[in-house]
Amino acid sequence: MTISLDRTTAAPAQLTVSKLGSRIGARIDGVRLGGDLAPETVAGIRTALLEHKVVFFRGQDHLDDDAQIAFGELLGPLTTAHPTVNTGSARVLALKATKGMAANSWHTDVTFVDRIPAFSVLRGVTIPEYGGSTVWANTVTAYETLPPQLKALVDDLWAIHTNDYDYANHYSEEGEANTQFSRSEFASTVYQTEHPVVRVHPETGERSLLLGHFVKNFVGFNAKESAALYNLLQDRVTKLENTVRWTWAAGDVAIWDNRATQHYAVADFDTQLREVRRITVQGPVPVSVDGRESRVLTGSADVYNRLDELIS
Ligand SMILES: O=C(O)CCC(=O)C(=O)O
Ligand SMILES: [Fe+2]
Repeated sequence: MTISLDRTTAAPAQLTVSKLGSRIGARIDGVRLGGDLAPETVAGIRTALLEHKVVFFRGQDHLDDDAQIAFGELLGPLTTAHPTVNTGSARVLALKATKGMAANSWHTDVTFVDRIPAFSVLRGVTIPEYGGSTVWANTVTAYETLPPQLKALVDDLWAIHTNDYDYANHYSEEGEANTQFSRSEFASTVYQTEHPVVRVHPETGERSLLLGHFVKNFVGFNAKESAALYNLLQDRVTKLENTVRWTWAAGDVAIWDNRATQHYAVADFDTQLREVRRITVQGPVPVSVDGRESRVLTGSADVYNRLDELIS
């Protein structure tokens, strides 16, 4: 019997995984990313990603948007580019800095919807001569190292996440919003979702802190109390020992487990051009320690997750 394949599959790659810090981050060498990877190679990358939370690849200059998409789809079905922002592609979100702007605020991607992306795959396209690194933090170890009394508090705590968050908190000292997208576009549809502060990872079973800059308040706490509690927890997430920092070169690819990390793009490259391009892999609705699912309060993100395609 002859089996005809409509595309060729590369031979399994000999991956080398080098740890970058005790809590988070690894570099993977020995693979040319693309849509033709052998299942064993994809499995190896996924295992490293789940263990180290963010993995980095150098020298992937051959990738264009289509090849980045084809590779991303090996990790799972992709979301659309973004629930509200359109940068000219159905699947790819272009983050192009013109005036030194960057996502320089700690966040997990797109937590204002119910189905938070599982993975983000970011490709360095134009990288400044200095500055513009990105930092990731491990939200699993942040949870695991909490004192038991704080664990007891957060295990049963819920937070409301929204894309219509307080932009005033994200203004630079010069008074200019340090964001690449206008508020009118970013919050053109307002989403609000109630998520558990501690989610159980659907693949590893690990508990992680689900926070980041889309958090508006904790359920049952007023704004002042929420801010105090948020800072207490967030300081644990962003402790330097809990992070890894990557200095980009063009052709680098970073993949992070968006269910186990936060990240921060450092806006220290002045007015140099910086362009990175992101795709996101669909993820499930988070589940709390006691088995309850996140709840949508405002806005349907079915189109973002292409659930409409499944229904129709
Ligand atoms: O610009 C970066 O390095 C990261 C931007 C970001 O937050 C993202 O791609 O999700
Ligand atoms: Fe991000």
